[in-house]
Amino acid sequence: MAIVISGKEVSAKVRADVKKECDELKAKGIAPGLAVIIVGDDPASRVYVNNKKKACADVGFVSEEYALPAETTQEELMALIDKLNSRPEINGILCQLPLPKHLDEKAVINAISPIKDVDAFHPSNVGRIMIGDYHFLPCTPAGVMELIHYAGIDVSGKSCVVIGRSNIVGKPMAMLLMHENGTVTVCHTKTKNTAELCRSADIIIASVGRPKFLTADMVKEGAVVIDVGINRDENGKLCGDVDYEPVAAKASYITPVPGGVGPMTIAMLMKNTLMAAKIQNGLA
Ligand code: BQF
Repeated sequence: MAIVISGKEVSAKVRADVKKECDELKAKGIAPGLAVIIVGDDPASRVYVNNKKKACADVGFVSEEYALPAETTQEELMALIDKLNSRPEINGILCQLPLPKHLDEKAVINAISPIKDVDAFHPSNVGRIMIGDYHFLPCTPAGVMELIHYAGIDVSGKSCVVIGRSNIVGKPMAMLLMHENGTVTVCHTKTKNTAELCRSADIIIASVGRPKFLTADMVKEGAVVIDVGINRDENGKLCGDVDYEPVAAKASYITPVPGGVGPMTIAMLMKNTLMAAKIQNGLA
């Protein structure tokens, strides 16, 4: 039976560390600030933005929300980002994705100053991650690594399978595992033998977006299973990509949904915002 790695618990520790450092910055007259932009009224995005604002208040950051109507034009959005880029008291800027279809996500990501890009989506930060010379890590993969470290799992020499190849999770996840000397395979929709590749893996990171995608027959006895999925099941209940009970019976470690990777994503955003404030004030 697997040991459950609690993201709730680990994220609370990360946030407590951030809060302590934030208090130290405040004593120096520096109040870290995060601007959060949300366009339109996607209910999931609204929940995520609220989680981020709550976390800011919790660690002592100033947060500003910019809730723009769905009809916002590209020019209006770019003008807001320009203004936030130029304000020294704003250390981090994030634009909640996905954006309404008429808006150009790539242009928005490119417009955010790399030094304020606390999601680490800007090409300059992506490039830095690739060569291992970075200030910010993308929040979800960084949160996964934090859970792995907390559980005392050594990635070096392990065979790792990442399911999913998004720019936000799968690709950077593979990179971080490689930085720690994992042997990494990335599976995606065109992969012919995902089940077989998973069965030989010591560590599986599921970021598929499909409930119960990873079933027990795909998991080796004693494997580490990290569930990045945030889905709703047929009853509208939050669930991950892993068929939890049967997989937990075989795995050595597993992360739950909710309360696994999700809260870590938020905690790592706080960590990045703190780092941004330190860099912009010449303290890192
Ligand atoms: C939990 C996200 C898909 C697409 C865009 C805690 C969050 C989720 C779950 C959360 C996510 C997912 C976020 C739990 C932020 C993670 O208790 O299990 C927190 O707020 N997340 C996002 O900002 O954009 C997404 C998933």
